[in-house]
Amino acid sequence: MSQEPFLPKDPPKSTGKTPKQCPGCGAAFQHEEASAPGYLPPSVLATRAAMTAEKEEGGAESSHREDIKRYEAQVEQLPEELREQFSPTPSTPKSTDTPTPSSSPARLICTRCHSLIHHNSLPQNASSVAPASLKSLAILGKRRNAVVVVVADLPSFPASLPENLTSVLGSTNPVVLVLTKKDVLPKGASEQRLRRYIWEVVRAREGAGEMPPVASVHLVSARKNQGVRELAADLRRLRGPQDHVYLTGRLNVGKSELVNALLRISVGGMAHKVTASWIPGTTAGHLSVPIWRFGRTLASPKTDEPVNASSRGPTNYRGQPGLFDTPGLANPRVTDLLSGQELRALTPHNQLKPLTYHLKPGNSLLLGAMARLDHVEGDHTILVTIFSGLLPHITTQTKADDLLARHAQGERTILSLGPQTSGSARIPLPPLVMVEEFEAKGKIPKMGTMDISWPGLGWVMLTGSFDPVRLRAWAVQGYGTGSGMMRRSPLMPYEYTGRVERFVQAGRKMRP
Ligand SMILES: Nc1nc2c(ncn2[C@@H]2O[C@H](COP(=O)(O)OP(=O)(O)OP(=O)(O)O)[C@@H](O)[C@H]2O)c(=O)[nH]1
Ligand SMILES: [Mg+2]
Repeated sequence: MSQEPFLPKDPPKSTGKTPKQCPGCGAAFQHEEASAPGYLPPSVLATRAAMTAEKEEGGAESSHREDIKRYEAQVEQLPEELREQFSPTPSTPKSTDTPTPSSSPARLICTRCHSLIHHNSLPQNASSVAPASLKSLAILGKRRNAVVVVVADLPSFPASLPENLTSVLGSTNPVVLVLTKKDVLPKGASEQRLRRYIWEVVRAREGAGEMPPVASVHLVSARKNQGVRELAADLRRLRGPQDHVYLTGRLNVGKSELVNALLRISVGGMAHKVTASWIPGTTAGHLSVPIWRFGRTLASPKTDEPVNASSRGPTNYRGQPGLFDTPGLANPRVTDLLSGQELRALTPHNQLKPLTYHLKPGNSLLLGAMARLDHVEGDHTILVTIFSGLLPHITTQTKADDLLARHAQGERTILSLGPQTSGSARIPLPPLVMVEEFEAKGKIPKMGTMDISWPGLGWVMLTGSFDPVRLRAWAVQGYGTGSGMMRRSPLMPYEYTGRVERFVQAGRKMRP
């Protein structure tokens, strides 16, 4: 690595100013292991120290304009790959005597967060972050001053709900359940019906002692800011004096994006923005954003002290109530095998547009090379409504076997992970294996009977009325029943509009 002429060779021992923790992912800053979270190249720490020292020496006399010039000159001399770490240029402070985060040198984040934010991928050779265990929540069982927000994603519900929460959370603190990614559900999704569906599952789990009593359920889209204000109002209501708010949930369900959505609607702005990304395991440590940063958004009207950010200084958060973003709980999904770009390609960015096809006896429906449903036995063609970002392919079971075998050998086939990775060669995924054979019967015309869900990939709804048939569901080896594939009652039973698509060559022509 090139050495910057104006920087000391060795990193500073301790500046007292550089935060100990990456504010993006919560990992402790370190400069020993480049592949681990929290890594900062020594030169970045040194630059930061130099900038901080200069700032202190100059004190109030140096003008902000000069600060910016000096800042830009220093950043210019850094190697190209590090330069972005120092943007944006610090903005004008609101008042000269109150230091705010924005008047200090730009906020430092670790190289992993930087790469996730700017390149949508992990740095080369990055080690993956082990999911948190339930034990890491034990502190919440002992605390009496917290509101616990359990986050799960709506499309994969209920597989996205963590299990055995009662054992660690106890029943002391109020629990709020937040279902995220509402924006990807099709237009017709009725919130009322979804709520009923969710409450049924929650009540069943509460009854079985698997879930502590849930105070309220919220359906939100952090991306589109839907339902976030209502959630904030509920948290205000439930918070007692000096209470913390803890977000917990499985990997990649949208906890960090939710923190950012709450910040976005708050007056405090995005100075505490945390890192959210497609890659499971983005948040590496417990990260606290002080409650006062959210202003009146989270401050309980009767209990919290006045919202006055300037009286506190920018970094002294100890002992203050905070909103905690936490590392995700284990959530083994087949999508763990995909790269950030592949994940991005197959994750729906906009509302899912379900399409309904015929599935004849003896035929198979393939979703990429990652999910498969066979119509094994029964006289009737059935209707299948597909809710997935993966391209469907319908063919005979013999041809499906052949296609998958060729795909497994690395051959380019029509099976692709998503529109943007169409036909691209990649290291083959583990083969598909049969997970379950079951019987189904469609009871009501135009209505869904059952969802076969592959959490993370989407789901297929058996639609309309039909006599009993036997079906076989397949999933990628190692990702079987539960986390890899599950049957559930239909999440959106009325999404079939009566229109059946004619399947043409891998379905590509049929997708709007
Ligand atoms: N469409 C949509 N995507 C979302 C929403 N919330 C989160 N996401 C996406 O889901 C992915 C995971 O979000 P994160 O906030 O990083 O998830 P997390 O639960 O913090 O993940 P870990 O830190 O890995 O446990 C990111 O690509 C987000 O942009 C939402 O409301 N709508
Ligand atoms: Mg996170």
